[in-house]
Amino acid sequence: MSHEERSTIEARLAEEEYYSPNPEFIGQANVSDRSVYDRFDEFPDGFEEYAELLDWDEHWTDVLDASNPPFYDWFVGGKLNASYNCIDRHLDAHRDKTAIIWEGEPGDSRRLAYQDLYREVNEFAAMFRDAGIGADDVVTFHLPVIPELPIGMLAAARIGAPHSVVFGGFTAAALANRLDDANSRYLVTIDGYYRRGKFLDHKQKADEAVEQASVDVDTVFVLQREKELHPETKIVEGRDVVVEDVRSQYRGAHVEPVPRASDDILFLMYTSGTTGKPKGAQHGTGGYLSYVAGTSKYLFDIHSTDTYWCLADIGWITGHSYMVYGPLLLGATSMMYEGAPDHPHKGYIWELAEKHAVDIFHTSPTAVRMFMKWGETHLEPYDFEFKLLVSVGEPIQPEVWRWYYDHVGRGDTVIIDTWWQTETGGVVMSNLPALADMKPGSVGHPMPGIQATVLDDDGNEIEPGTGTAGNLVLTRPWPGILQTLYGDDERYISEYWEKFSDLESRNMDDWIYRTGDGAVEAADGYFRILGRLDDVMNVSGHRLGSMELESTIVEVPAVAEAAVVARDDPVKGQVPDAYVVLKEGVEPSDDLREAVVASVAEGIGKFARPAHVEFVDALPYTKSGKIMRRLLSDISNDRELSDTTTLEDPSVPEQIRRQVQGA
Ligand code: 6R9
Repeated sequence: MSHEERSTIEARLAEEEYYSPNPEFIGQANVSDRSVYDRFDEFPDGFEEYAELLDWDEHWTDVLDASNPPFYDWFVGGKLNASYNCIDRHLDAHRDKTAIIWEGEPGDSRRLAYQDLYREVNEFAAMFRDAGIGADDVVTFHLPVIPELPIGMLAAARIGAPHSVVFGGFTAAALANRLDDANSRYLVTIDGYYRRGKFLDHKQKADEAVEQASVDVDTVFVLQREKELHPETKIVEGRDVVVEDVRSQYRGAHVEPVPRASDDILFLMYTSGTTGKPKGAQHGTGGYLSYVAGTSKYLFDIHSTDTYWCLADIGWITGHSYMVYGPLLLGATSMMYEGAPDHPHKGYIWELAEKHAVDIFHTSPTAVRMFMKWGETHLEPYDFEFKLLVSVGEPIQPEVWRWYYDHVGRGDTVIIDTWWQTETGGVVMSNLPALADMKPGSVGHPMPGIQATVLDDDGNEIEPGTGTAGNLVLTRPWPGILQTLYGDDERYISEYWEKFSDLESRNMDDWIYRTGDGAVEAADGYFRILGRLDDVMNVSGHRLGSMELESTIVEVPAVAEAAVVARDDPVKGQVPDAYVVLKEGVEPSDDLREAVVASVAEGIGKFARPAHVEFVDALPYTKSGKIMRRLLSDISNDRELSDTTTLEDPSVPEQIRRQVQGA
């Protein structure tokens, strides 16, 4: 961390301010009593309170088996089914209650009662079973936010098949990678969907992915966005199943939910790491569901009577934990939105919030900054009233927090800033909303049962209140923790544990989970998250690895090598900047620049496109042959160059800087 970064933190720490939760909120909150917090905080038995929110086919015998760290088993001996817990058990009490409100683009909408969800999930489960899908066969979903996505996930879970949802914005190449890594022989796709009024072909990506993948994909289930399959959609005989064509065979089907052991896999979620290869975070059934149910109830304060709206994509972890599993486990109403937030107009989100009387609204700082840019006049005409607001995915700057509070919260709504990761399964740092004051820009404290601290690079604890930033680490396991990286225990250890743990020890106290984020702990115990310390960036809340982008850029035949770094952006948080060295004799051109951008758009997805491409003569290499992205990041962010002494050729960054400034 440079001197400058440190002084910025100190400057920011000066503007400390607190906001108290309003009494009406406290009066209705699921936890408003400190002693309840203390009970949850007992480790590990406090987590039983979360597990008790679920229905178990077989009760667990032990809360935690930590005999083989860092592989932890929660609720050992327990058996349960996710789909049963999200649906069947609610039917007696509220069969007719809305489980999912879905708002589609262009303007269509659906409302599924718990009974409807039950019917559709059973039909899908029967269809999956007939296709030969059995327990532990990974089913991959590549879809936009449509009701069939949670339906399909729950159907897979019903028959014990882990789901692997790949964000719909990913391309064929990214999908192929994930199919291969998960050895997944079943894919669910759709003919296409709408964005800002335009129909986009989606099925083509599935076809290309299946072609590119090494794994043999047996069945591709094809959904359709409209009543008729899109006329241009190609169907491969013998492999593709058009779901609408076979649905009638399964009308009224009932598929018995398969009891899953606590540590059986519920799903895989691929996420970006520091190498080019995405990591398949593997989540188990009992621990994950308990943690998500507990945090949904006590942190998000979801009551079964609430309409809860998380404006995320189900293809990311937030969508899994807090659009699908959390709200449905609690029997609440989860609202989902397919379209762009400014289509058909910039007040549409607030129009929908009013229309459906949404109680809890959950979004990212990127979205708030966008709303802020559009201006509060777009909110004013609508009569919405939230009891709780949630922020997730990136640090929220105090001024953005205040705007959220003043305009979306209308000056008195509680906001929780929630820090977590794909790997943590659920939120691990935040404030239980009725129990602590809010502090703009801080995520708050570790959640009950969670232990977090900040370490310097040598593993020494940094004293809270000194304003010094360091590595955010978690020093105890929790039920939502990933089980491993799918098929790669070694990488699981090297990515998360190696740096600060005693790898020889069999005692969990010697195992420390490295989050990869930088943080500062204030004297009052509030944590402020500063962002990633590794080569991972956060573009509009999407996690992207530098290496992933670089490996797609070097696929352009004229490119010799590339380095990608994050540049701070007022709306998106960060955007990727690419520094590209061309092969001998190739001249830079606008066409090549476009080819670089297109290569990322095709290799990963449009959301990952570099904001800027700079052709340079050389990249800054250390003497040991590593690209020093830190220096490029200094240039992109217009900071003074940090230490260059370990460079092979210390003049390189200065040359690049002059070129960038001259441009
Ligand atoms: C849930 C999710 C994880 C990374 C994480 C951190 C950043 C998430 C944050 C936050 C500051 C918050 N992050 N929440 N940074 N404040 N409240 O986003 O998972 O996609 O795996 O990203 O996102 O850098 O390490 P994921």
